[in-house]
Amino acid sequence: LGDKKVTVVFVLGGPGSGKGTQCANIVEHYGFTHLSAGDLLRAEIKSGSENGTMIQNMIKEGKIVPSEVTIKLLQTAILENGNDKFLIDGFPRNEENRAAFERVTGIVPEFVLFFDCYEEEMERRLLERNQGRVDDNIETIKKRFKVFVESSLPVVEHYESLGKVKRIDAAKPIPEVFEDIKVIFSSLDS
Ligand code: UP5
Ligand code: MG
Repeated sequence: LGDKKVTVVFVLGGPGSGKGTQCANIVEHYGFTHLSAGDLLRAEIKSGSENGTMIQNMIKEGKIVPSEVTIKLLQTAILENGNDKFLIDGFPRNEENRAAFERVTGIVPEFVLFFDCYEEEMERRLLERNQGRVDDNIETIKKRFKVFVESSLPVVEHYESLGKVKRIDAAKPIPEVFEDIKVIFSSLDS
């Protein structure tokens, strides 16, 4: 990353827990730039990149794309942006992602914002979303939940052991979730 000094918050939580929705709110109020790893990967597919087919197949199966691909996209997005405060949404998704990102970029997160929500609610939200995502069907959703529990929760536990996790009850309505998030971000400025 060269000399660029950045503040990074990892925004983690299960599929449909509301990461993207609340990142948009945080951007509006606290001047962060939102980088969704999933959005960057979907843009990479659309751009017709040589990795596009591989990425598309992995997303359809709910699998985690190789770290080097995702890290490269995140690194480029950080460097191309004039801001120095970033919300990284939906990454790292496994311990290997986490270790590789720290090794390659030298960035350690300020904290981890963790969206806690039960599966039935997340499933309901994803099935209702209707934005044409190839992974919003019940078969893929079940796979995403399994990968989340087996591979992504250990990342949260790692940061928990470092005292870096701020947990949010994400099962509440959108405005109430944001009220809880405000408490966390407002105390950052002081
Ligand atoms: N909604 C939101 N909040 C609500 C609330 N409080 N009450 C009621 N409804 C609420 O929200 C989902 C839906 O719920 C929306 O319709 C919203 O209005 C409503 P959203 O904010 O989009 O939730 P989010 O947590 O962002 O859900 P998303 O589906 O994006 O989460 P995923 O983590 O599954 O998806 P992501 O895009 O991060 O990754 C997709 C795939 O890409 C992965 O499965 C993987 O294959 C791949 N990937 C990688 O391989 N590596 C990466 O690093 C990242 C992704
Ligand atoms: Mg999202």
